[in-house]
Amino acid sequence: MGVSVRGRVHRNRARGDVTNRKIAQVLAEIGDILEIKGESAFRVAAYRNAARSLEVLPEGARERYRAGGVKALRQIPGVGASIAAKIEELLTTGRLAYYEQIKKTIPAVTLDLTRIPGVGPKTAQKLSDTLGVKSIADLERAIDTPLAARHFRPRTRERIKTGIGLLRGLSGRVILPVAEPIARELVEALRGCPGVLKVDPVGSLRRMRETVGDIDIVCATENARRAIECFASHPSVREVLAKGDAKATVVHADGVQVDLEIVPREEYGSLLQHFTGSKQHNVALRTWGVEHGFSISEHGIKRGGRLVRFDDEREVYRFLGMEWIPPELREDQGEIEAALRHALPRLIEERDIAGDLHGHSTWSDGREAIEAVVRAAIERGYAYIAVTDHSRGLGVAHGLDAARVAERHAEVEAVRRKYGAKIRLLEGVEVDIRADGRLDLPDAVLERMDVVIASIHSAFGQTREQLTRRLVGAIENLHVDILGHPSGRLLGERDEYGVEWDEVFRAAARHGTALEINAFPNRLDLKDTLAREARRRGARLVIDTDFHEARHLDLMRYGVAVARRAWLGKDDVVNAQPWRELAAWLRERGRGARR
Ligand code: DGT
Ligand code: CA
Ligand code: CA
Ligand code: ZN
Repeated sequence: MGVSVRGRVHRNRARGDVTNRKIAQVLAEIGDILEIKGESAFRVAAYRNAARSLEVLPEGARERYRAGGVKALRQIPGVGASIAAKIEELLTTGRLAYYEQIKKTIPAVTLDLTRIPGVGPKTAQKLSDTLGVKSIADLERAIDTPLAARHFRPRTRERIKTGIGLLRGLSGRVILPVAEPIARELVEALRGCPGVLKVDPVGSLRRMRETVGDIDIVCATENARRAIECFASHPSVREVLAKGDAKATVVHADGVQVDLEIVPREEYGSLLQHFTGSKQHNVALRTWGVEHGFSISEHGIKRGGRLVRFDDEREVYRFLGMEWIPPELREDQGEIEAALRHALPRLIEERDIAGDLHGHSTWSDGREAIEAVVRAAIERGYAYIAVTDHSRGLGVAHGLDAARVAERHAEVEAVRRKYGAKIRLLEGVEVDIRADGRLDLPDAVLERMDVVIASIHSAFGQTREQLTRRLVGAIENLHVDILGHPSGRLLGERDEYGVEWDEVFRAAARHGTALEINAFPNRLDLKDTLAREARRRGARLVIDTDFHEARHLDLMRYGVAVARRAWLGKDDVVNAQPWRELAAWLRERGRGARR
């Protein structure tokens, strides 16, 4: 097995402060450096794939390593022997010699500039050569100067400015798969702390917002001092910013700030409600209270001079004559009125999901074979699963043309023979909507598919009218069942493109085409507000993970969270329906859903 002597001594003893995110950052940066140095695209991609994989890994690499050593690391998708060894070095020593050495071979500023979305290694190099900038802040000042205008076209300068804005926009905020494990770890630690009675994550995390500024935790305990100590001395805490009798603020090793509030147990319900927010919801609730004779605070509710306290959150809303409001809806978007009328929707839940209709196998840019994905889907108890590899026009990773669709069919059939009794495997494609609005595969191919997703992957810079035309055109195509990631945004990387959503939603409703809520945590596209609007206009929605490996099926929960924040129920979502109904929908879409 080739365990080094040092490896044996340190066997599986991982340091507490090396998190998945940190490892992912190092690996991604190595990928960037290799690209700047002009190394093979294959090596660059290997590091980036591994980084992505770690970012969405549901459990800590550290725990994995402790339990199963370097062998367990190699089971992470996209992690081979060489990268596993590097992760081991990081986990055990907190450093990586290879990374430190390779970093010295390129100017630090070049690497820094490539962090700006839309700025690749070549542009970064040119920026530092021609403008002499030393940092992103430098660049922000330099980009509007005549010197910059001489060297860079207006479009490029615009792109760079947008990129800097995006970097700022997300900076400080993190996506849910980063925030959740941190919260879980600290909540667990507090649960195990002597005297602790109740602990809950609150704030934007409890509301399942797509990004989280800081993590908030509330705790009721018989021993506040002890709980504060358990929290502040946790091995994954990098820095303690504040520590009092009833609260503490720390910075986690991942750079995320975490607030802990110790609250009296007899007021736990009120405080849970208060700290869950949102601020807007709380303001609206209190304003309503004032108008109706209730004085609502984080300590309880006063009515006619008498303070009533609540140890249970449900009682707070009940006392006001309201239904309990799920945290995802607490954004002051009509939830208070609906709760008063007892007319809140029954929100969709993850267990309502019967299958996943968007994902990729090794036939395009996925990292696992169809069979591996099908087995994972069976394990999740799905009734159906689609494999929708990319069409060729995308330019990336050998997409499908008509001939390869036919080749793939043989494999689909073989997997069906093996697993057909347990799950329906749908044969599909994600066909590219080209810049001219035409689809990237001939109708003759599309009509043989069980399910077709159409998505835009290029020419984002077109006008509003052009982009709207492209989307509506795809929706109107008889062979298209689903419009994939309709708004095109990538959190922290690319804004959604400007589109006449009204027209898109109306067309989708008219043609029965489903609009996707893509569950990939840096997409979440459609976002909550747009998904809600789409449903209002009569469109149906589908929640897809867009998996590129079997493990990604677990990302469904983030899509479900968006759907809940969009007020959607089970009936609004096509893949929350049993097979018979899904098949009926596909048939109605003009295709013989044969299976
Ligand atoms: P974030 O952290 O930006 O993702 O969003 P939240 O909603 O977690 O906001 P945060 O951490 O500032 O506050 C947590 C909750 O505390 C918030 O949702 C509602 C409650 N809260 C109510 N009033 C106030 C206030 O005046 N200041 C703060 N910081 N929180 C308040
Ligand atoms: Ca917060
Ligand atoms: Ca906070
Ligand atoms: Zn896809």
